[in-house]
Amino acid sequence: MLLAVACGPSTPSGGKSSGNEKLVVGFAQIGQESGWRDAETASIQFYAGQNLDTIDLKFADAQQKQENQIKAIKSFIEMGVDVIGVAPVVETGWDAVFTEAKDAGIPIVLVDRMASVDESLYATFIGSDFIEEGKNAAIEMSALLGGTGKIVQLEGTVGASAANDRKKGFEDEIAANHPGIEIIASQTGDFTRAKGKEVMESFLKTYGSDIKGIYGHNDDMALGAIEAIKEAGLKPGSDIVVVSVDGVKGIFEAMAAGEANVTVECNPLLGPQFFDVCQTLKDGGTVEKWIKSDEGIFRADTAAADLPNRKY
Ligand code: GZL
Repeated sequence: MLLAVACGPSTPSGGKSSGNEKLVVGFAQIGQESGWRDAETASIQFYAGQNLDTIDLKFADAQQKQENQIKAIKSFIEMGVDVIGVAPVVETGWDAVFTEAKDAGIPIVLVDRMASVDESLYATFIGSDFIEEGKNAAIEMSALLGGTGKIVQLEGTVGASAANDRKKGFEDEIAANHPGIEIIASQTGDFTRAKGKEVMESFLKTYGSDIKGIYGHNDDMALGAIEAIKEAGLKPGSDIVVVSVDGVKGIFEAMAAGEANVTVECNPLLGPQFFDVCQTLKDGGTVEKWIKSDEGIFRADTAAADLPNRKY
C-alpha cells in the first residue's frame, strides 16, 4: 500500500480533529483497476494540489485490498485528520473501523461506492444510483436487440456495491419488461480490461455466435470483451452489441469506430464535491446523506461529436 502525502507537507496534527486551519483529509482509494478509477484519483489529487494553502491531502492506494483500506483508515485516525474519505472496495466489513473513526470524532465520507453499515457510521455517500444505471443499460440493450437475444454479463468486483446494484438494476429490468432477452452467462471481470477479455474469451468458446450482446458493469471490461470478440472473428457493435457503464474516453473511441453501442455515464470527477463536503463537515455543517451524481446515456450515433468534450 502506498501511503503518500499526495499534496503539501505532512501536517502534524493530533487530537480529535486536526486543530489546524488547513483542511486535513485522508483518502483511502481502492487502487488503479480502471480508467474510471484513475480519473477519480486525478480529480481528487488535482483539486488538492490546486489548493495546497488550504488542503492537506493524505492519499493511500490500497491496490484493491480491503485490508489495506482499513489499515489506511486506521492511520488517518492516528494522524487525527479532519475527515476520512473512502471508496469501499466491497460493501461489507467496515463496521469496526468506521466505529473507531466515529469514536475519534472523525467523519467518514463514502465516495463512489457504498458500504453496508448503519447510517450513523458515515456522513454521506457521494456517488451514482447504480441500480438506475443497470436499469438504463437493460433498456438500451433490449432496444438494440429488438427485444430478443441471448446475452452475456461481465460483472464488476465481487461484493462491490457498484457491481451488486448494476447487476440488480439490469436483471430486474430484463425480468420485468424484456422477456425475450436471455442472460446465458454472467461472471466477474473484476472491473479490469484484462479480466474482461479473459472472461469474454471463455464465453465465446462456449457460446460463440449465439451471443448477441454483452453488458459490462464498466467500460474497461467491455473494451477487453471487444478485443476478444474481434480475435474470435466476430464484429463487436454489430454481430455482438456492446453496452457498458462509465463513459470513459476509450468507449467513446470504440463507439465512434462502430465497435460499441452504448455507455451509461458514471461521473468519476468527484474531487471538487468531495472537498466541498469535507470543508462543510470540518466547519460543523451538515450534508445530505446521499449526494447523487448526475449522468447521461451516450450512444454510438453521437460518439464522434461527444468525444472532444469528454473530460475523462
Ligand atoms: C463506480 C465505481 C466503479 C466504476 C469502475 O462508482 O465504483 O469502479 O464503474 C470502477 O470503472 O472500477
